[in-house]
Amino acid sequence: MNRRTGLIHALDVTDREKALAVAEAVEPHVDAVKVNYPLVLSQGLEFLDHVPGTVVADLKVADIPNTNRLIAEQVNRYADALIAHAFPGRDSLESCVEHFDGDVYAVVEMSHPGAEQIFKRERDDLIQTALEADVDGVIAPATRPQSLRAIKEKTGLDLLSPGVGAQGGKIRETLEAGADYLIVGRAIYRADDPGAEAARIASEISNYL
Ligand code: BMP
Repeated sequence: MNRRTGLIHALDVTDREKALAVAEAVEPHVDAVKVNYPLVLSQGLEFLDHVPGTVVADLKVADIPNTNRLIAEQVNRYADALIAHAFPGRDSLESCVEHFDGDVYAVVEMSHPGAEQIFKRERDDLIQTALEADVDGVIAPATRPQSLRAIKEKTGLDLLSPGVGAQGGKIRETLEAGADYLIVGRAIYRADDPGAEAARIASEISNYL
């Protein structure tokens, strides 16, 4: 992905008109729009043809290699990047890398409190799996800057970091800990003026990149 603003909008909106309006409004201020199950399940994969700019399909692909291949082949036509889980193992993740035409990003630690239970403990193995599968970057938590720092050090890869805003992560702290892109959802699509809020966040990011 080409970094221009360092901001990725998580368009977790299920209403078609609202999703279209927000996607259009944020487009000048973001490097990509990340779509997840709420949007894809409510509007269908075909909807992604209406999202301007770079589209990251956050399907957190997490299956056996053959099923991962089938999923990657379906998404190829609609998205520029794909997010997969590292925990199913190297062969599963490699299948995404092999069969998806764009960038593949692996989740190595999640941002919510429950990630303390398993992700934090298993993080080093997940990082190793991501490196062996030769992914293009990793998903790491803005809610835990210390983890971010460790993940950046161990991978040297692009860090895409969710958790700023609604989950409590801070822009400056997250960037100083090593994030290359901030993934921001609710703070933007719930704002009165999503375009203006995306512009404001992008401008703040530009102070620290
Ligand atoms: P929000 O800024 O509204 O919290 O949205 C964050 C987005 O990033 C959501 O789409 C969520 O599914 C995703 N995400 C996350 O919050 N934490 C992770 O560890 C991985 C994610 O993909």
